[in-house]
Amino acid sequence: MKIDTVEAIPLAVPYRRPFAFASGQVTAADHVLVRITTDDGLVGHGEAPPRPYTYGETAASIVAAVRDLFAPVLIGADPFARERIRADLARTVANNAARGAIDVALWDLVGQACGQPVHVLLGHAADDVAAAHMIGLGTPSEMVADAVEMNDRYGVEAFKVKVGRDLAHDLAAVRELRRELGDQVELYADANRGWDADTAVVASRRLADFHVTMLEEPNPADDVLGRRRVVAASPIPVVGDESTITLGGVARSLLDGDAQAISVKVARTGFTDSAKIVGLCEGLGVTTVVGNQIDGMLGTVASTALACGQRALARHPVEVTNFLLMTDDVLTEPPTIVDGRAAARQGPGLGVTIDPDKLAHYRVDR
Ligand code: MUC
Ligand code: MG
Repeated sequence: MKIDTVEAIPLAVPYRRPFAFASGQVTAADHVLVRITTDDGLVGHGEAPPRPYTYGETAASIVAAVRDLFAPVLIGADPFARERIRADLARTVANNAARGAIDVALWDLVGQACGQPVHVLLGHAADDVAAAHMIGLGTPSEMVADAVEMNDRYGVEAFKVKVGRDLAHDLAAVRELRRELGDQVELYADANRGWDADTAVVASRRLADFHVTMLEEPNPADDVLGRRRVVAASPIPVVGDESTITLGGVARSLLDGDAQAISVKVARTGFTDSAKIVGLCEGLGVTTVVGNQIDGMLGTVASTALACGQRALARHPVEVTNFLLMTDDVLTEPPTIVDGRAAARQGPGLGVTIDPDKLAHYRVDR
């Protein structure tokens, strides 16, 4: 089996409402669909969400990187040779989301060729996982309304709360969430580097009072000594996300004492490097959680497959609900959240079908 064509198709799907966090906001799913076809007629897909505040990528840069840098390396390669392809693609630095989507599309092809779903190829740790919902910044009452709806309607019992603005406002939101949702739900927090080190130290202690279980990216990790001070003072584990975006970066961050747990995202490390990161962390006794890059429906299917494939990831609620912000997408069958759980697709590869009419409607390149 050899790769014949590699396409990067920019899409624009409206959101029901914007989603805000300390480092930016999204108002539409302006994702890039990566489509790889083989000489025997298989078609694999991956989704790249542009996140300039995290990786410096835009939809246009992802399209250009896939088309001009990565496609020439991929064409003619055997999708099963993922380690060789990984090494060849690594000659280009950065472009994390573009690279992640390519890796997802390759696993989709391999799964189809083997007649097996990706989560089975990855290790088949579970058939479904508990879902966690990421609550965007808003007024405390807006944040509570979002969480209560997810709890009532979808049975979700784990919430990542966006914080990192004004600490008084952040604590008011967390206090309200704890009061409305009760003690049985898990709350963890993500500041997206919004605080300075001193504020983050105070925040970690106050959040622990509300039984918040983890604190993601409290302050910039590049504030090297400041971050170490936060890690040393925080009563709850500090999670690396945008400061730990590569395998080597995760190792460095853990060894330097910048993070104590790691958010793993298919959108930036695909399946191949995500699994390597999980293995590294497992060996070190470091918790890994599947994060959400504000994924669309395809990215959500991929994140669920990763979590169901790896035992260390299937243990913690997985961030797979933010696709519900989208008004639509290009899949024939959207993901579902039932009784607070997300199930792996059972079809070969990612088990998804792209709706050609929706693709024609939402693509913005013609
Ligand atoms: C997260 O966990 O930080 C927000 C921005 C981004 O790049 O990812 C999201 C979620
Ligand atoms: Mg984060």
